[in-house]
Amino acid sequence: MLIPVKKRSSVAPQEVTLVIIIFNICIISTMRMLTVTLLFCAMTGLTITNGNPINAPAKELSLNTTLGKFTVSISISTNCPSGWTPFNGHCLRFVSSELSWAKSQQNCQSMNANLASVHSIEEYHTIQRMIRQNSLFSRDVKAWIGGSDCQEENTWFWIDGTPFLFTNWCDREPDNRYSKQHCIQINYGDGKCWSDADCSSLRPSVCAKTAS
Ligand SMILES: [Ca+2]
Repeated sequence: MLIPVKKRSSVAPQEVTLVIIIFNICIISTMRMLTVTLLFCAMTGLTITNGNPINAPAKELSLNTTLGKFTVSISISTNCPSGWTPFNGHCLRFVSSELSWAKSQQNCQSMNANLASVHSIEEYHTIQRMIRQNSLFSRDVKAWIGGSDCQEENTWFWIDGTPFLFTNWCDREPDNRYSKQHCIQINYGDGKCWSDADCSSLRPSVCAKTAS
């Protein structure tokens, strides 16, 4: 009598389970890599836009993506007119004409802007790069920005009304030398930092306005 031999399954249930788990991990990893890649590409695109400010095309970046349990939302307007440098929702412009602080502000207002307020070292470095790119011989020329303490000595305000929190004063500045320095110039001294200066001095300037 022939006793039928029980055919052994070629794949044990544990092995099937293991294969399914590995397959799922691969799919999840691939999706996350794709998401990370998309996010990286979008951020790279934003950086390139910011790094090529002159004649920058009008752009608005809006991105929603999911990384694991985190949802990342980015929406930054970089819609600046030709000749303006986008930075963090603002448009910056170097004006090479040498004017007093008040006349510089008046000139900015004629372009629906104000003398620039500066709120971070990244913004200051962006302004310095913009000046180098647009000044004669690519120099770090001194220029007016929108800070002054004209109303009360050593009480500083930005002309655009934003809070005066970040500063980049040089050593021993502001010193109100000869008791007549009430306006902020940048790229001063070896440190290319800030000092207070006589508001009637003639300087190039930096204007800023909100991106549309
Ligand atoms: Ca000074």
